[in-house]
Amino acid sequence: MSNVDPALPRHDWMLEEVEALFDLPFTELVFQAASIHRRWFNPTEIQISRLLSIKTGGCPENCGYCSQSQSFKTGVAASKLMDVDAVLAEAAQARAGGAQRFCMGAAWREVKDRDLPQLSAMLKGVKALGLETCMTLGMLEPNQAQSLKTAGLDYYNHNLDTGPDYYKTVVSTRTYQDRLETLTAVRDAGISTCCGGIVGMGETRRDRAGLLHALATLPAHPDSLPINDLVPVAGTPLGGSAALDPLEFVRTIAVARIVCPKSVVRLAAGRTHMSREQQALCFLAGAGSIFVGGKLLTTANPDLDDDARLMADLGLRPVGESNTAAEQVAA
Ligand code: SAM
Ligand code: DTB
Ligand code: SF4
Repeated sequence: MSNVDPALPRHDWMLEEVEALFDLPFTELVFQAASIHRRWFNPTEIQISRLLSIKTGGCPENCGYCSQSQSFKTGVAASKLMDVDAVLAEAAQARAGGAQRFCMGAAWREVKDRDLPQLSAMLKGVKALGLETCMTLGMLEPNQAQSLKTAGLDYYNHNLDTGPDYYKTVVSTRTYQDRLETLTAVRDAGISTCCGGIVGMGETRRDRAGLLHALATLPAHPDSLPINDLVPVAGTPLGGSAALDPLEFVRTIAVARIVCPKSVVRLAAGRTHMSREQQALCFLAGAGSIFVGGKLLTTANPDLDDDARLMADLGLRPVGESNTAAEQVAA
């Protein structure tokens, strides 16, 4: 039995250790995760992000889960990159709705240099509204990462999506290594990383452990770690996937919390098909962030009102807002 503090970040996780966490009795796993969570975070606080698709559809990649790939007939129409003013109007609305971070997504394989001035103007404007900025635009070269950083980019989202063995089953137009290289460019530019994946794509528990193992053995753990439950989209290869057992989803959150103890784990896509009780278990197991607003990129997300009620019923507050319960925990 090791006497190393289990709440300290490690980068030498073995896949078998991660699998062993998944195999723990549920109550023991959630207890361990919750214990680690409160060592680094106030368990009554939730970070709030809002998504906007700034360039929708027509993507040349073939990610089997995605509504926006031009390879599948999903009914999502392709559109051009949005005007800066239209993006800023959405950002202002997001802020009024309680968002702390504004995440702009584009259905691109990679960023083109010609779009950098427009992206930079969006970043400057969103920052001026007092929001944190996040973008997810596909692959990024080191010089492009630098210029987005200079324009005010706080976070870049680029997911590993699943375990390395299952990856080829889900997407064939790029490799795991491509994803890792963009993450290196992001880190080297001094941008915070947002990197996680999707479960419920027909993968095995070993694949889920493989994803979390890959994240936990990155040179730096992600600052933000989104766990998405597949939103099945008709017309995509994964549109008919069987739903993942809700308790297995909670286990995935708990293991993510344990192997990357200082990352902010986000309960990301899929909340519209989760019960309030499942979401509460996710918060107990260490999720400390959600997307709010009725829409993700192209699919539905719970309404602001429903989320406000859930947060109130659970006694959760946005990060940074004073809160008697939070002060008691911190004391
Ligand atoms: N094109 C960029 C890329 O792939 O990196 C950015 C946008 S992409 C939509 C961002 C992430 O959303 C994906 O990596 C995936 O993890 C998640 N995602 C996409 N479609 C999803 C779905 N139907 N259900 C759950 N998560 C999904
Ligand atoms: C992430 O991990 N999940 C978000 C964000 N990063 C970009 C995207 C979820 C997309 C869900 C499907 C859709 O709305 O198109
Ligand atoms: Fe394109 Fe991103 Fe969708 Fe893949 S997940 S098809 S890269 S928009």
